[in-house]
Amino acid sequence: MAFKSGYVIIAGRTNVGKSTLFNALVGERLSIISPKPQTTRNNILGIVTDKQTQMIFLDTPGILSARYRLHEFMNRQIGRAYQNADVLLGIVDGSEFNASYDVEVQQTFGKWDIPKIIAINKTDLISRERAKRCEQQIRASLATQTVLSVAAINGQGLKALHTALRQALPKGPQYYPEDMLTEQPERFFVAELIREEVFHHLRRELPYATAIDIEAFEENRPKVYIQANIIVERNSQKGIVIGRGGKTLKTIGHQARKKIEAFLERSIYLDLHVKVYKNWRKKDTALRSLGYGPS
Ligand SMILES: Nc1nc2c(ncn2[C@@H]2O[C@H](COP(=O)(O)OP(=O)(O)OP(=O)(O)O)[C@@H](O)[C@H]2O)c(=O)[nH]1
Ligand SMILES: [Mg+2]
Repeated sequence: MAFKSGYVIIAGRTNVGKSTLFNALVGERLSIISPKPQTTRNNILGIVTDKQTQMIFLDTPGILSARYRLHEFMNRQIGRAYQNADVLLGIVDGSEFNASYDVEVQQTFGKWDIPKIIAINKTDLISRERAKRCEQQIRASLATQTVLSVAAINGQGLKALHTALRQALPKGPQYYPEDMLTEQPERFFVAELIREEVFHHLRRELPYATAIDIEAFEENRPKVYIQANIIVERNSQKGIVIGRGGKTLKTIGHQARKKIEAFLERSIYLDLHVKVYKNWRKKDTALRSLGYGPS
């Protein structure tokens, strides 16, 4: 069998389960997940290599209309991923399926000029009939036959999806070493794991006003020493993140430490603070220093 390889871009509206599916396909928790929309901000690379195939998955931020400079960066990430993509893996949320769904799907994926596979996700929440109707409607509107039902949360349908992906990929070389999993450095994932806890413990708009800045990452100690700041936009937000008697910050730090230790497979010391960087979401210099372009 000829070796096949290429970039599979995972795209779709926000909160449809792109990152959950990406992690399931890659077999590692590389992307952070939350019930809130707009969780993912950067493209995340995940490489899966076997004897016959190398699939290079790219998880992307959800497609959204830009309100902040940060959103412009997120939308540019999708554009950049598209430039190298060999296959589009478009995700839709089956539990939100309704009569006008095909119009939305057409608008979201119709313009992509590469082989398309559409995965209807969250089908654990809907009936088989409803999933089938959704499949048919999308097949008709996109003129693509490869429409599958999956549930990223429990792995349902992933085998069939893997087969479809292999079929769609072009013949090609192994681009990355076979044991390589991703490209981003460890400190990027450490920051993301802290951000995931911020998304879980803070409510409403506050998570969106935060970013994580890793100030120190020292590995040559018995415990990896990590100094990190949760950046907020205003003084009033700082108090909320810290919480009464420091309780909220303590909980975020405690949970993040456990996740980082599991990820690094080492003990860590996490020194976590909150800092104000006024209106960072609107400032190019702030965005750049926090890892959000502009590129
Ligand atoms: N029931 C169910 N929930 C799912 C499934 N896949 C994802 N979810 C949930 O949907 C929510 C959003 O998941 P994410 O993977 O963060 O979605 P995303 O598309 O990456 O979202 P953004 O990065 O914010 O655009 C989370 O609460 C997930 O647990 C699924 O197959 N079934
Ligand atoms: Mg995501």
